[in-house]
Amino acid sequence: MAKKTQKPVALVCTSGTAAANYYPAIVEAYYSRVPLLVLTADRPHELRDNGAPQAIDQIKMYGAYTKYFHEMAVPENTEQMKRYARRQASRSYSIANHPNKGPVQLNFPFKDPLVPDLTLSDLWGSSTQSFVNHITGKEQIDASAASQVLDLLQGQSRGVFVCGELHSDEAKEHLLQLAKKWEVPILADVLSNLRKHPYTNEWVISTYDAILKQEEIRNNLDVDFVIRFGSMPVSKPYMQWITAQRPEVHIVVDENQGYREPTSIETTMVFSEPASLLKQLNEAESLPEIDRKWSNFWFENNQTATEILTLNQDELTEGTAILALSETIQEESVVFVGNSMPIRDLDTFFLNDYKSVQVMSNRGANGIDGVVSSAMGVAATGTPVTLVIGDVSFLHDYTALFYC
Ligand SMILES: Cc1ncc(C[n+]2csc(CCOP(=O)(O)OP(=O)(O)O)c2C)c(N)n1
Repeated sequence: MAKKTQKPVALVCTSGTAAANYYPAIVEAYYSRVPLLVLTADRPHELRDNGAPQAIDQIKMYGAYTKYFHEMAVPENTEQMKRYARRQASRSYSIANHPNKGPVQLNFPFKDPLVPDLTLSDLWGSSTQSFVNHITGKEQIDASAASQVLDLLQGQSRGVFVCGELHSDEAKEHLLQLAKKWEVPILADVLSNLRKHPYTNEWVISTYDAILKQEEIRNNLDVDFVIRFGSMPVSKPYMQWITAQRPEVHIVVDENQGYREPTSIETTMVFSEPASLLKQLNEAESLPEIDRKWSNFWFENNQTATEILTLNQDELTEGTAILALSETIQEESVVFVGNSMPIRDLDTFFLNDYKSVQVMSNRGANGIDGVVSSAMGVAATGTPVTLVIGDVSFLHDYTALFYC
């Protein structure tokens, strides 16, 4: 639910291994920047570490995978403690929601009787207003930093944008506009959701994985600059290509000190909201000239690869199944896709059109666990979901279907 709405969702559990069962989901949420409020019930202090039932050490139990931890006080019906609880609630929500989004844990010791007294006056406070209001600015790039980026690109004529998973619609619209204006191709990972976008255009290269799979092309395709937005793409050939190429200028744009750069090639990290940098580039008086032969190469190969990938649809294969899904899927729906071959199949065969379909996956830690639950969570927000998943991953988590 949190992944779809990009707003914090609360998880509530009893003490003991119930809390430990959240661990893989919290790891995934941390790496894929999903905001979660993990509210773990605990035994009171006098019943810890002394053989009392259902008591484990829950203090900071998710280690480095939460952005914030707080051990709540034992509840008391006093004005001061109600204010304290509300302040902690507001603070935790804000931390989970602030970029980079992620999980926070609040641990709650409770004494017997465990049933709360819901008749207390003013128990919930104001349901429309946060107790502590947080106004948080965005990480904007200023004109001089944007011109440093442009300076790096001077004289470079063979370049690409690369787009992995990226949540900002504003950034996507600026990127599509800039690619068209500057005639720079966008190598669009399936999780970028640029392929099935109402404003998608011919500069979106959805078949780059298939193109770069050809070793001969990969070894002979010299690139001057790469500007990447969002997470690292799924495509292995892309990773091999830029690792071998070590482009003159390799720019990774990430907000708030994110550090998603696994290739270990010379890189310029730009810390800015992607939309902010893209807006500045779109407004720049002049942009370095692009080699027409270079952009035509991508443009033509994208067309050829699309024709080849869609050629033989008589036989049932993973590819033809994805092509059929792509054709029949309804607008405003989600495809939730599992690891590890399903996401690669989608990356190869889920091609461009003007539909509004969102592809989602657990690519923070690439687990095959909890994938049915994740798809169920998206469906719980009211969006139609198609789950594309392997049999092992399905068996791992099919009990999630009991909550249908
Ligand atoms: C929790 C977890 N355990 C193990 C793995 C290693 N792993 C990656 S893919 C995979 C097999 C998945 O099989 P299946 O669901 O049938 O999908 P496919 O074979 O089509 O990739 C395994 C065990 C993992 N990613 N996550």
